[in-house]
Amino acid sequence: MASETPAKRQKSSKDVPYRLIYWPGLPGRGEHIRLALEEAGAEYVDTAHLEDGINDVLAYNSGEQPKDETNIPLFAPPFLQHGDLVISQTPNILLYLGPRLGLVTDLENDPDGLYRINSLVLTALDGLSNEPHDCHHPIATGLYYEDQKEESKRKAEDYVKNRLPKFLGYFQRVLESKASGDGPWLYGGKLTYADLVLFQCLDGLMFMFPKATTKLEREGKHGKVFALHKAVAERPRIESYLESSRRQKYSNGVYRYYEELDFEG
Ligand SMILES: N[C@@H](CCC(=O)N[C@@H](CS)C(=O)NCC(=O)O)C(=O)O
Repeated sequence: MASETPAKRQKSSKDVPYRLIYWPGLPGRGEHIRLALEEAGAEYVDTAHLEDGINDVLAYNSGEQPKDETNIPLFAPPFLQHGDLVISQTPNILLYLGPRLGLVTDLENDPDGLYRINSLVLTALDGLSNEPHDCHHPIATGLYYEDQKEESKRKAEDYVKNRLPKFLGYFQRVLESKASGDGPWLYGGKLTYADLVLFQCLDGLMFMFPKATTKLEREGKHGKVFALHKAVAERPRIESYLESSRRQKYSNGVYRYYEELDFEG
């Protein structure tokens, strides 16, 4: 409904399940959304598990959806549909979901907290998701990996040697800061969706670069980052999700395993 205000929409769509629209067959960027929904125990439909789920993605990608006059055309999944709202961009979707799912700090007492959490998320996605993606697609997203193998080797070698320790070092600093508060979490002494994002990024990197991540863990300089990964994996809802068939295996997504890119750093 074009004339409905956001406040009204939230109210009217409060009980509507969320719908995650994402490619089937791989965790990909959609996984950040799934983890938030799973941790919160939210009711949601994941089109990756529907028989014709891929058609939902294709309909948005082609511009066939959304059909209404309020929502903007969307570029690439993940997409989140909630009531009559459809949005894209992983951190934007998380910004929408975080407060609704209770995955932020107490915003009444800490109204700036959301922007701190968002800053952590954007940094994690820059350095621990987008840059790893560029390790297997350094020249062009539209070319096959096989057509950019030599450049991929240069990129991946530099990534594990310089960029990965730099980003893990940053998150270690955050976890050592006063703002992190008590416990294993990044901000405010409470689990937020930023912790779930960092978990998923590190999890993917452990799959993609087992030699480098094992070495970094053994060196002990980023102990708090690895401890956060463990703490998230042990959350009861996350643990049962990770063991379920809803958790898809890594394949040809952001995090891929190529033996020739598995540098130790
Ligand atoms: N910055 C966007 C990136 C979205 C994106 O690249 N989606 C991928 C799947 S994970 C895709 O299908 N991209 C198609 C394209 O870039 O042409 C986000 O974080 O959601």
